[in-house]
Amino acid sequence: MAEAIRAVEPVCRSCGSSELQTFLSLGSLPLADGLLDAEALSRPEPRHPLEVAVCGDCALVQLTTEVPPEVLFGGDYPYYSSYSDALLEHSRRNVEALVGARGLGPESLVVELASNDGYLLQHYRRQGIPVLGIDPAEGPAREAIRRGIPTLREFFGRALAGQLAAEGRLADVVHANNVLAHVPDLNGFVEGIATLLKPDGVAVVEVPYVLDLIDQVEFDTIYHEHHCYFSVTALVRLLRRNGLVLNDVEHLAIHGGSLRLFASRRGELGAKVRALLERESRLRADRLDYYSGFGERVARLRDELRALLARLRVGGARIAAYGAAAKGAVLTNYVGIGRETLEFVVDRNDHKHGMFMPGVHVPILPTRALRERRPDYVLLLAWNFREEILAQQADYLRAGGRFIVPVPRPEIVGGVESP
Ligand code: DWN
Repeated sequence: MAEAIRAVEPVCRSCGSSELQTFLSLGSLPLADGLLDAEALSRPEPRHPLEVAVCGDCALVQLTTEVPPEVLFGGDYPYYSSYSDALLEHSRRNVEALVGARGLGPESLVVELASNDGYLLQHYRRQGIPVLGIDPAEGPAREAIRRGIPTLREFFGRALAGQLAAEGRLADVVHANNVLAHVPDLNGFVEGIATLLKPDGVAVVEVPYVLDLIDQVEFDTIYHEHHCYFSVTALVRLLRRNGLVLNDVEHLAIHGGSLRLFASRRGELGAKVRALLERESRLRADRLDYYSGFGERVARLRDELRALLARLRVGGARIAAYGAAAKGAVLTNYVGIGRETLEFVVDRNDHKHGMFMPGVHVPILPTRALRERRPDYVLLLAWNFREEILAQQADYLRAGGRFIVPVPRPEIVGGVESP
């Protein structure tokens, strides 16, 4: 896999400008979703540089190198959306609101790009609304089909959109949640959405919000799968270039702070969009100086977490982690937290059990290991689901267990007193 990395042209992947200004390097890290089986542990593991830049012209924050999508989202992609009850509920509420507001029914078509295991489309299907999922990842797509969601196992872009449009399969609603960042050809993808929509159709797109990433020091959401990190400023320009207008936007708490975009081929920039554009302009989020202190804040978090874990180890504490998340791989590798510190990581996703975290090789076990092995502390790698996971682990906490929440700064939750 050593040939997997591709040096990208030093131009912006949205507007093509050569004004890319680098503001962060996380060093060379393994692929965040590249979980290892026992056999792979003895083989050399490829690492790829992770450097982030902002475009001085269109404000898009982006990586400066690229791992091809076939490597990132191939047969063994381990991310399944349905393991979070909070995410399922978030999706169900979104579907309810859209069905009501747009009067969707048996004559409608809803398409989801990166439909994963059918976590969202299942809610339309239950109401008899025709759906089509599109996702290149074999395991999740197979699971969606098992649930009765028609799914094309393909990468979406200009070509596939043209093909669907030629077959008359135009959509009333196109969902694209947490996928825009994963797409190397951004313009082709967004143009494809415009092609796929009926004239009065709407695209509902969720992306992590780069201002929250910076504000809350969510550096561990930066990894090779995520080519871009979006502000409203960059999004408005990207959409407009490809024939879409950002009619409305919601700022949501999910995944550490996300934007839900409502875009169509009609209308104008909504009032909430204009308010966020003004805020970003006031904060100068389209300029390098907004991002330039971020690296120091990330290094400070790393040093504080290292010091905390070292102190706990010296005191004889037993430590495990929760969430074999992609962001967990970034955090453990960047901070340097391996088997000397973590006994194991637990995760609800049984596709990950028996595997090992990339780079640091910590074994992944079912969540019952927390009950059975009773570590003193659990490092919460899936901090974006903090409320959900702490509620699930109420027994562990009641029995004296403690969580270490690493982001936005290391914090101990639970227990009678802090060390
Ligand atoms: O963009 C992406 C996002 C949205 O999801 C990806 N490229 C991949 C993935 O990133 P991640 O792996 O960092 O995502 P999560 O959703 O933060 O991962 C959470 C992990 O924790 C999953 O493996 C599931 C697990 N989990 C659990 O074991 N018990 C999650 C919850 C809520 C739980 O209760």
